[in-house]
Amino acid sequence: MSTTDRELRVGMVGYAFMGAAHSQAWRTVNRVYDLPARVRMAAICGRDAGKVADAADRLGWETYTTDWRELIARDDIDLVDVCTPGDSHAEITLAALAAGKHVLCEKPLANSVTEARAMTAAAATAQAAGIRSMCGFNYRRVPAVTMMQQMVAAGRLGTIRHVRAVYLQDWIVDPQFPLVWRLQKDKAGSGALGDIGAHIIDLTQFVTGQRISGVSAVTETFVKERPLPAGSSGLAATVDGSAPATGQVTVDDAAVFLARLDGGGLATYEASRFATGRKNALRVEINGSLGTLVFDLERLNELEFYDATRPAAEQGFSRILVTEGDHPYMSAWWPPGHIIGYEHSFTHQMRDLVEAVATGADPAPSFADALQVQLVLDAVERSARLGSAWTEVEPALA
Ligand code: SOE
Repeated sequence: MSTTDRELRVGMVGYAFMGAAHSQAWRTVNRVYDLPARVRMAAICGRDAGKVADAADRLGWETYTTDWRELIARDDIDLVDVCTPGDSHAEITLAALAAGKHVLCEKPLANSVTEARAMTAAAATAQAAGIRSMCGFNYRRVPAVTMMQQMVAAGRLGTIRHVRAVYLQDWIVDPQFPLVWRLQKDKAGSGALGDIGAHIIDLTQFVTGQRISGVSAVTETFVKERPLPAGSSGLAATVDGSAPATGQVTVDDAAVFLARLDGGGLATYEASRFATGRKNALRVEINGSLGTLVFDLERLNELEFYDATRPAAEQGFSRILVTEGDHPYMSAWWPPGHIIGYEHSFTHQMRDLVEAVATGADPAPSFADALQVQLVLDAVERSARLGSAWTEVEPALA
């Protein structure tokens, strides 16, 4: 670290949903975990002076600026946290790495494979100079997901045969929901695919330790034109009734694909914002030769486990409550049996990042891991364009 007193001085760009989630985690991490460095929430950056001033005050940042270049140029910032829409991830990240800052970049890493490759190459160069980078796939750090990965790595499922992953939301089912940035390709890169599909791609590659090696996909945009938003372009945006202008939706509303894993398994993935009634439903089931594990985000303190090695008469799905001190991340929280929630995954993410930066280790998911996800997103889009043609996914690190 370039600081004295083992401080890690963070500058964050963006202050909407992810900015708020990250702020909460930065604020909390040293209160919960005993870490080799203390986080200082040095500066927050956003384009709107009034809103970013308010965000600094509300979210607990010492200073604010409307110019991310100025934030990166400050010599009292060690790490830049990129929480902006995807169209600025590459530019901000590349500038931050070039300035010798550690980087945490939200998912998906970029809006294209070309950008993701440039970011991965820059991260590798920076790494040689002791600069660390990480992509924010927070669901890896839900304790039950981390535990799932550990159980698979320990061979508890045997050979992986199937992965069944869905991530379902319904916040744009209403055709009158406005054309927010997440529905514009130039800003978001893709739709449900990159926003929520990226999570289940990363999660399943992480848990199985296997790479998606090829896909066959369909995507659909059910509502092709929407009213323009009144002001805010976030998830809670509203329509300006006095200005009935509309615009084209340029991303997918849903993406469904089947895949092969490089370890020999078959997988299916579904990412949709049109699953009426499903608010934020992420579910992953993995079937192996020795058992099955199931994770459901709506019951994130639990894992379902079927252990086929038990005596036949005792077999059946059991529920593991992942709330005990010997479960991943849990010993620092509450007494046994006390559950945690969505926001804790971000605190765990910051915990691992602070520890890695302070000890000179490489945090995960790396930009190369995130490039691997980007390559899958790209293959899905190409396959869908070609009428579900089988499309190979190359390894990020050949
Ligand atoms: C919106 O679809 C969203 O907030 C995603 O952008 C997040 O990555 C996901 O965690 C929840 O849904």
